[in-house]
Amino acid sequence: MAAMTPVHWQRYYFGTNYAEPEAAFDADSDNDGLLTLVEIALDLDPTSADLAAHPTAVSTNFVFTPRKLTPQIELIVETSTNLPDWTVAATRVAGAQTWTLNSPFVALARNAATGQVTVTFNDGAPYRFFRLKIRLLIQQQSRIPMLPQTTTDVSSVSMLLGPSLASPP
Ligand SMILES: [Ca+2]
Repeated sequence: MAAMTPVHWQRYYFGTNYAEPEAAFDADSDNDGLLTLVEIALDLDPTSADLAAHPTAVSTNFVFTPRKLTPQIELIVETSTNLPDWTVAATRVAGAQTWTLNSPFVALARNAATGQVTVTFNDGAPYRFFRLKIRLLIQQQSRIPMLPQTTTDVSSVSMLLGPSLASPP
């Protein structure tokens, strides 16, 4: 399967309007509260509001469904017990389907059929908040002709998916 980049998805959804402001990665053309890049990362249509597919808290779990393969998009689940202070719970590097867990308290289950991810943090804290950070890594070609066409990842956009979600105590 061809791995479509965020720009490919942008053109797929917005067609000839892909370069218009409403198609920008940080725009919300369907006014559903999710930016275009977020919708691409979550396998949603950025031109059609779909509130039901937002990441959510289910019991003490954080549940969301990322697109199965997202070249150039890094996914980071962050967690907090007090909202001001956040730590990384799990990461999925760009183009990968597997997750790296950043704490022995983190459990992550992935539904192989649907791609749905369920994150749990089992440390007994009375309150637990989660958020999903979506990071776009754009590759830039070297401008020096003598150098090979290798590329360097440049973090260009970093956005948080809000609001923060609370687990019941
Ligand atoms: Ca949107």
